[in-house]
Amino acid sequence: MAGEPQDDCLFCKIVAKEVPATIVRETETTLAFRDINPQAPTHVLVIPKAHHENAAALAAEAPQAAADVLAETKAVADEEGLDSYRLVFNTGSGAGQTVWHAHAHVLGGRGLQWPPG
Ligand code: IU
Repeated sequence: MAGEPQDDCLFCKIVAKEVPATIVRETETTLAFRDINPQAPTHVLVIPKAHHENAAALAAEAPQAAADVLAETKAVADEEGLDSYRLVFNTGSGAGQTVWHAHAHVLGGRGLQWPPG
């Protein structure tokens, strides 16, 4: 059911502190931790604690949690001292989504090209 922890979800396990992660921020509804395979000097993932498959599902099923995630991306950027940064929500396998728990990538600390690959 939407929002419920999933046994086979890595990010649900990180939320439950069953799998370690370098956590940079935590709120009642969100968690922010460093990506294990960083693509920029700052690469932090911001996730809702509740399980939603991706950004589209999060927006439809839990709009307040989606707003909380977005607010936390700014808090992360501020803490990391980023003036410019990129937010990425890979949504669907064709866009590169590999973990099926909604997450925002906060990328910064270097120049970023456009368009992305
Ligand atoms: P994607 O948008 O679903 O492709 O992003 C998943 C991210 O999760 C990706 O950048 C991975 O490096 C990251 N990640 C992680 O931080 N820790 C893990 O144990 C695993 C993936 I598996």
